[in-house]
Amino acid sequence: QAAAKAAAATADSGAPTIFDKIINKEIPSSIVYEDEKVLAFRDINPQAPVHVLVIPKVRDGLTELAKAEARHGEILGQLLYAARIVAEKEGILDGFRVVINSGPSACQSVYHLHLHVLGGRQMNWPPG
Ligand code: DGP
Repeated sequence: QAAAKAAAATADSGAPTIFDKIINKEIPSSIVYEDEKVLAFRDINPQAPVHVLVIPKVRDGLTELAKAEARHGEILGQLLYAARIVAEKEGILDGFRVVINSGPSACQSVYHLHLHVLGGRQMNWPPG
């Protein structure tokens, strides 16, 4: 029973999001990079000339970064490396920003972990 409780505690009980439909190609997106584990596509509401979202194809409990556990280490590394591949493809390796909004106070709006890859203009600091 303890094992079942632990499994329930780590289960992804979050509702589906719009990103599931993008992963399943039920709604169109402009895909920049894709491999077995990761999908990268252009943000519908770009905040910079380059604004690409990098997501895990299987959410596996990662509704937000705050929910990450040690077992997510591999996919988290793959996502970050995919962000670098996207930056190279988009020609912004000289300067780009990777952002993860986690939770309401960070204005997260889609509860399927995603990295924002932003560039193509001078980025300012601090962010808002
Ligand atoms: P966040 O606020 O960090 O949760 O970012 C969610 C981003 O997802 C936001 O910048 C807009 C983007 N987004 C929401 N719906 C869609 C969609 O249907 N298609 C695409 N391409 N992007 C979307």
